[in-house]
Amino acid sequence: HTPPLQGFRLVPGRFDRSAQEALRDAIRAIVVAAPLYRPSMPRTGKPFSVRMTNCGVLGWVSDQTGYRYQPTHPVTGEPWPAIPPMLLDLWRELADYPEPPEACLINFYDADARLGLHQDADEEEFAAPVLSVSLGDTCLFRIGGTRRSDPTRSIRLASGDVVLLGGEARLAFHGVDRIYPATSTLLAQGGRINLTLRRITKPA
Ligand code: MD3
Ligand code: FE
Repeated sequence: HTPPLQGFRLVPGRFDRSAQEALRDAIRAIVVAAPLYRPSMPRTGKPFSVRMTNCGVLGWVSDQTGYRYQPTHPVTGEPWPAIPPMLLDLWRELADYPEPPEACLINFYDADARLGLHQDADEEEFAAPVLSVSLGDTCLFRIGGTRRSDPTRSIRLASGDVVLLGGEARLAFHGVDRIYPATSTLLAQGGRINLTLRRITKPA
């Protein structure tokens, strides 16, 4: 038995199939302008199994020198594309935060990709929630408490599900343990896309 985590909210099936298709197509256009790339871990340079890109005025990147948010794509040097209006609408509906998100990290998982247990702490503004949208194949998501040693629980996230991480949950350790192949037909080549909307800076 694991205690409930304050500030964690799952909205299952928030996007229906036609909205998922619209989001998928918007992400496809973003990926044409800002290609998925494989980040590497600070210090070790070990490649992530997840491929990433971003939209928004800032994007999260990782390389051998560290993690950071920056205004341009690390490979093309171009500014990140704009966040699609559907996602800005979702943030206004659920985030309970007065300013728009600055970053939308786009993670792409093939059947073998994983994301180890970590905390999201590269932002300045922890008063804003993180808002996540899952598309494509179902994953097994794991979330614990604010200490790495805290007990964790696992939930499946399916295409169209939205998760809001605010309050205490904003600093919870979390990760993606596995992808369940061929559990969705949204992406012709299979795999899973996760979008995370974030506020990075404190409003002026
Ligand atoms: C809990 N992404 O991009 S989304 C990440 O499915 C990340 O791609 C995972 O962890 C994914 O950093 C999980 C759900 C999520 C996102 C941010 C969180 C859970 C979170 C921030 C704090 C606590
Ligand atoms: Fe995270």
